[in-house]
Formats: sequence, structure tokens, C-alpha cells
Amino acid sequence: MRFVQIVVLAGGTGGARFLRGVRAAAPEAEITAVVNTGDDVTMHGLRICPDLDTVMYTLGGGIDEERGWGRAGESWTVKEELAAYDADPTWFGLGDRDLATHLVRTRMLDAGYALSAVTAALCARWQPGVTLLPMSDQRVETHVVVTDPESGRPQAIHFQEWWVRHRAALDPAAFVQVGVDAARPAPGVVEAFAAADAILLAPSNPVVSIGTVLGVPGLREALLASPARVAGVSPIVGGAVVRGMADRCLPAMGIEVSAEGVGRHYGARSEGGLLDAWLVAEDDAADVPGVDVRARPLLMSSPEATTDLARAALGACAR
Ligand code: FO1
Repeated sequence: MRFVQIVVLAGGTGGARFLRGVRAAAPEAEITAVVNTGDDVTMHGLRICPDLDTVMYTLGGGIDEERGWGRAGESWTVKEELAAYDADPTWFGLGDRDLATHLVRTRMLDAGYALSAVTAALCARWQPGVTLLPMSDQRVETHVVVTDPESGRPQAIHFQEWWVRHRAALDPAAFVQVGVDAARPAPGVVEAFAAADAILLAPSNPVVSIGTVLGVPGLREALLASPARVAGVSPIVGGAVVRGMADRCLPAMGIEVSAEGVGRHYGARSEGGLLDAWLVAEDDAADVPGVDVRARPLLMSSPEATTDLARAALGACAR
């Protein structure tokens, strides 16, 4: 089946790499990436959108492949100068090249442009080859409820502080999407679902990436109203995360750290859930009632493997 309109829900590194595979597997299709903005943060007066930037850099050829975020050929002079001033936060790495993106974005946001318009403007340079949409133009920030080591009382810290400063070592009691109630899908998101003939859930974090996107009021309903079949790719292989910190997030939501656990969490479309199909690694058994479970190699260890994975996910959407 040749797909014309593909929508992919994605977070950061894993989602960006998967999108590279979708673009290669369906070069003739119109691909729309609906990207998580819950990781977004304001630092040193600049608005930073890690997942949008990771997708934009990865598809635009500017990503640092080893780090999985930020720019290739990066330098850190400004970061060093900020540290010399003890300018907090010193734990978040802002590269010199990356800073230009945040400066342009912040200037445009301050001038009144919506995040979706800013993203389109930045993509004019990077030409990612897909339409990059934030999940919402309204600010939604993921904060993590942890127990404060000193006071022993619960406190909420920004996701970036939890993930980067504390390396997700503080047990998360809950994830809170600050601002989500006032958020709506960004322009083009609902339309993309309505026009889609395939919808893919990238192997991104089911809680703080895919979960945050689906938590935008009206977005989940638009996805479920789509005529397209929905195929997801498990971010858990052999009971462990391939990359990132989904294994630190899932237990907080009572979700088993397995392909089966995440598949059941997303649920079967026929029973009010999301999935028509669920791709799991070849050694992973997953019983997800009502869902077409397919075992495929999931490791995106090369461009060919990534393209094959994307092709398999699209194949699961074919009627
Ligand atoms: N991740 C880190 O582990 N350390 C960092 O210092 C860091 C800085 C950073 C700056 C810009 C950006 O777009 C991403 C950055 N990330 C960093 C990655 C970021 O925390 C993650 O990409 C997402 O938020 C999780 O998917």
C-alpha cells in the first residue's frame, strides 16, 4: 500500500531517528510529525524546545549523532563563560551553535509568533523533509514530583532538572503537565489526523513524550476519529529501555517495563485505546488483547535497520 499522508507522534532522540526511517521508507508521502513540547524549558532567558530541536536537527542533518541532542561540531564557550559567572543553571549544556536556535526562537516568541510559526521558520533553514508541528502552541511543561532530599517533603521540579541534573535518580512520584488544561492541539494537528492514511507512535517515552502529546485536550479524540490505522513501536526491548529513561517513568504510572506492559497501556483501538497494531522485538512476547502484535527487529542500529522498522510499522497500517 502506498501511503499519502502519514502522521507520527514523536519525542526526542528515538522519535527523531524513527522519523528518519519513515522519511526513507515513504519518500513520496506527506509526513507530519506531532512532537512533544512538555520538555520545553526557559533557561538564561531563552526558550528551549529539546524534542522539536532534536527532530529538526536529526532530519536536517545537524544533530550530534553520539549525544542524540544538540548540534554536531558544537563548542561550549558561552556555557563556560556562564559557569565562570556561576550563572545558574550550570548543569544544562547549551552549545554555542545551539544557542542561535534558542535566540531566534525566543525573539520570535517575544514578538508574538506562535510556536508552530517559529518552528516553521526554523525549519526553513533545516529543511527536515517532514512537517514539524508542536503538539500545542500553548505552553505545557512536564514537572516531576519527587521527595525533597533535605525536607523529605514532596516537591515538583522541571523535567529537565530531574533528567539532566539528577539523571532521573530521584524516584518520580508523579508527572504533572503544567498548563495542559489550557492547551489545544497546534494548528494543523487535527487536520493531519483527519487526512492521515497511517498514524505511527514512535518508540519514544510512553509517559513523558507520547503520553504528554496525547494529553493535550482534543488531540487523542482527533487521533481516534481518524480513518487511519494506528501502529505503535515498543520503546522497550527485552524488558529494558533502548535509550532514555522510560524505565524510570513507567513504574510511576503503574505500567510494567515491558513491550506487553506498554502495549496494554496504550490499549486496543477496538476497546477505546489507541492501537490497531503493536511492533515488539523478536524475543519479546506480548499479549495485547485486540491488537495485531508483530515481532520485528526494533534496534535502529543503522539507516537500513531504521528504514526497515519504519516500513514494518507502515505495513501494519495497511488495510
Ligand atoms: N541532555 C543532557 O543529558 N544534558 C544536557 O546538558 C542537555 C542539554 C540540552 C540542551 C538543549 C537540548 O535541546 C537538549 C539538551 N539535552 C541535554 C537533552 C534533553 O534533556 C532531552 O533531549 C530531552 O529533554 C529528553 O528527550
